[in-house]
Amino acid sequence: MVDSRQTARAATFRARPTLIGVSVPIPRQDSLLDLLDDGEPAVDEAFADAERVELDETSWLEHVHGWLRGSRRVLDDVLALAPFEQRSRWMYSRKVVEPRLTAEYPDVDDAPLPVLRTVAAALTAHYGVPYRSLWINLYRDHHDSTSWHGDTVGKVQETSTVPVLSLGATRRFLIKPAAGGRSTSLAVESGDLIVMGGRAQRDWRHAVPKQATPAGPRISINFAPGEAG
Ligand SMILES: O=C(O)CCC(=O)C(=O)O
Repeated sequence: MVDSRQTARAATFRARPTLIGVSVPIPRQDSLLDLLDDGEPAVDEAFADAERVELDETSWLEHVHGWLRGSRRVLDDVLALAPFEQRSRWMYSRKVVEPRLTAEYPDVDDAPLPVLRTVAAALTAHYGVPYRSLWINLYRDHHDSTSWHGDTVGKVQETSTVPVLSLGATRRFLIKPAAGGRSTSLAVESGDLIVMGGRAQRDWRHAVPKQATPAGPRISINFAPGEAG
């Protein structure tokens, strides 16, 4: 874990540099979650509370409830240490600013916290995929979101296994068929793991929508076998 000075909880906002040279305020949430500090970080290597959803014959999703204990401490440390930046992406012919911040670690060995390497190793052991890189999204509050998409890995691989670890505020995670149809909605809490597998990045689209109900910061830590993306 990091020096306690780096996780001091007094400040309401921290400033971070971004790619476009504007500092990005990172909201702090000194709230109930501080009172409910859930101990030293540790993963459940048995994946005991895993709920599997067969999306169709070739795609699946696993929701592992409470997989990471001590998620509040990890959230605080990541907020203190990760170099979050503002990104843009092309949507058709328009460049749009993403309504969230991102920090990327192409090599998990460079990740700022040892627990992130422990998490990658536990995922590798369980899913049989060598997770070597990660990227972290910060949803500063309920206005931040990610729209419907499939991850880049779906463009280069028929099948993939994509783990996403959530820390902080509970948010809705949606998944729906790429060809159209009803979405499935999961309430993802701090410490929960979502894993999308099979053809889920090709045949399905996922999203974390904006919401009217106020929410504090949430980060999602996404693991990939090679370069993050
Ligand atoms: O934040 C999440 O739960 C999903 C993140 C995601 O889909 C992405 O970064 O591609």
